[in-house]
Amino acid sequence: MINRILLGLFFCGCGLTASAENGSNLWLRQEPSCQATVVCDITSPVIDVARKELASLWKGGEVILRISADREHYGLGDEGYTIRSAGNDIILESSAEKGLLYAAYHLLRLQAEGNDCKNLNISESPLYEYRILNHWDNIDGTVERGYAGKSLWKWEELPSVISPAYEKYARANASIGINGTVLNNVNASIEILSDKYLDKVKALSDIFRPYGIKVYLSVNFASPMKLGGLDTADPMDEKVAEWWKRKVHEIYSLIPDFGGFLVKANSEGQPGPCDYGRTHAQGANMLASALKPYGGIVMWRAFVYSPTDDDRAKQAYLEFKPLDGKFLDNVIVQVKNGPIDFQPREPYSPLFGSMPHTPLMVEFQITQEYLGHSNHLAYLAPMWKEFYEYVSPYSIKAVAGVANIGDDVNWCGHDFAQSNWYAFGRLAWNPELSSSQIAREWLMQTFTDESEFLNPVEEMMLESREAVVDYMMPLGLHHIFAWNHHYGPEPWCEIPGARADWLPSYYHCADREGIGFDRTTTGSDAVSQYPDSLAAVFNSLSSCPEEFLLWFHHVSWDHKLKSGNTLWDELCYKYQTGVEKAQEFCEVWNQMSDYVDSERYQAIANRLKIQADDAVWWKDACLEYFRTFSRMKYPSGVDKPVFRLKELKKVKLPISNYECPSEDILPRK
Ligand code: GCW
Repeated sequence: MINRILLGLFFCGCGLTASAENGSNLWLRQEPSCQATVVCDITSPVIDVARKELASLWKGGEVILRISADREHYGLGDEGYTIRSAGNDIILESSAEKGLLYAAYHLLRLQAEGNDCKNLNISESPLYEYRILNHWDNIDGTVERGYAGKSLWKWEELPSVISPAYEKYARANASIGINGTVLNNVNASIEILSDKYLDKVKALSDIFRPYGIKVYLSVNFASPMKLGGLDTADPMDEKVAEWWKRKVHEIYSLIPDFGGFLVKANSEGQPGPCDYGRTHAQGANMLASALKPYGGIVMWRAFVYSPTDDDRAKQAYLEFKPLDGKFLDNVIVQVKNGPIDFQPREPYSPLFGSMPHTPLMVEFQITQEYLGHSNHLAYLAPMWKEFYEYVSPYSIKAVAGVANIGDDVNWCGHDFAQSNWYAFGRLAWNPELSSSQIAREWLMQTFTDESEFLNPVEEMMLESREAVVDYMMPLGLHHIFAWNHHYGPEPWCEIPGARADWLPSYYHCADREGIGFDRTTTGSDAVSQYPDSLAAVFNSLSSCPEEFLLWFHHVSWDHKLKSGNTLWDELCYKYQTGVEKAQEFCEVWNQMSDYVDSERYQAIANRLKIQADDAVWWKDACLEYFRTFSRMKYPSGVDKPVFRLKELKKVKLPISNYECPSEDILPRK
């Protein structure tokens, strides 16, 4: 007994002072109590983490960690577990160590939410084997589409200096079940595979391993040339395949549990197999063969489109569907949730369901490239759940999320953006969880469990993404963003010589008659990429869900919608609703100062104010511009414009695609 207590004290974090309320503790904010006795006869890096967490934070009686004798432990797999109460004690059981780690975090989450943990009888296992964050971090410290400071990875200091943030990052991920991380941008630098950088990658993977997290790398397909000095990167060339084999061997000799590669090939200027007349499958398979002996995988992205074809929304399908069944079994084709590019709302990508002989994984974007960066509150679980309404979670193999994490003190810029990191992990573990349950869990752990706070704030979260859709691009509008940075509106944008499919007019197609992209059978025919029954629904103006109306149809301004309003009036009302919602969020938050520490309260209030002002900018820019085509009046109940179109056309934000704009450069009255 004495030994056990000593063990508990030894691992406990008591004596550490809680840090300031600046958001740096994420949802992991329980104070150490150091009263638990943890019984486990195994010592290993993973078990030690579980033991340390429980010894420090668990406030109940004895916790027993047990590796089950039956290898599968009720068919729950290596990461699954059971949690059972036995009197005052709790027994955590799994067939493997990682399962015990997840069980420990589950138990602690129940405690943090104030549950009575007396009669627990829980069995859990993740739906997906691969639950992966994709960092778009560059080795120069910038983060593509990152709005929370610089990269967390301090490449210049690694491997000798190890920031304490790395372990905190691993812990946060493990607590929500994320088990893999791609460290670098899909627009991949060549150097990441150099000896120098692989030593740095090894240092990170050593820190992540005890938290059950594998490291993956994005690779540049031309690496054999630029790094290896070969004269080609043709996947059918033996020298090239040999070069990759050697490189992979080198990686595994440093990192024995390395996860594999993520590849963006022949997309937006990146090199790839098509440069040599080869297919995506040939390229992916060459890498997969090199990784296969070590158990590594290739995640090959299907985000491809060229400036030549008629409809960008069709292109990934046209290029990848014919390759169904041609990939080796350790390749997973990674497809963005929608056919274009992480817009506030898109229908699902028709590739899902169209490649029955190829494992597919969905790529969600956690970072808010198109949803107000880290200035706007947009809780994304409802958007991801919407995807699963069309695509069965059981039909796909894995999940990836483009991370919203940087070196900002609160990790994600906006305190509420932490909820998207959290929700991604929870849904990757169990896509059946509801948006509401996840929001509540997160709020209780991050702020307080008082219902006067929880009820209104949860509701605000649940409404937030729809509000963004309403004030940015309602009724199926998409990609009418400002050039390059994707923050504000620029539906009028014309850049001489620019690719047509990078310009808003390509997508909104506004003219005197109406607005919207005709993707029906008489238009670009993108509808026909969906299963027949759904294609018929999307194809008809009367049955197409109105949230996708202008995605699939070019609709006349005076067309009557279900509400009885004309399209023009409805568009006006949607923008108005978005503006009102954003204003309402400020009011809801203003009532919450008693429940939240002043630092986070104020930071959130400031950002909600920016959001509400931006919503007006969006409404005015879009409605004033589209009115030049519709030549119709604003219906009653819609606010008069605050800005004039002429003024808004002059707005140019001096920011790159690595930044979140500060208040002082945004258009304000
Ligand atoms: O969403 C777009 C972004 C690019 C990004 C690309 C991709 C990493 O605007 O910044 O590049 O998609 O997903 O590859």
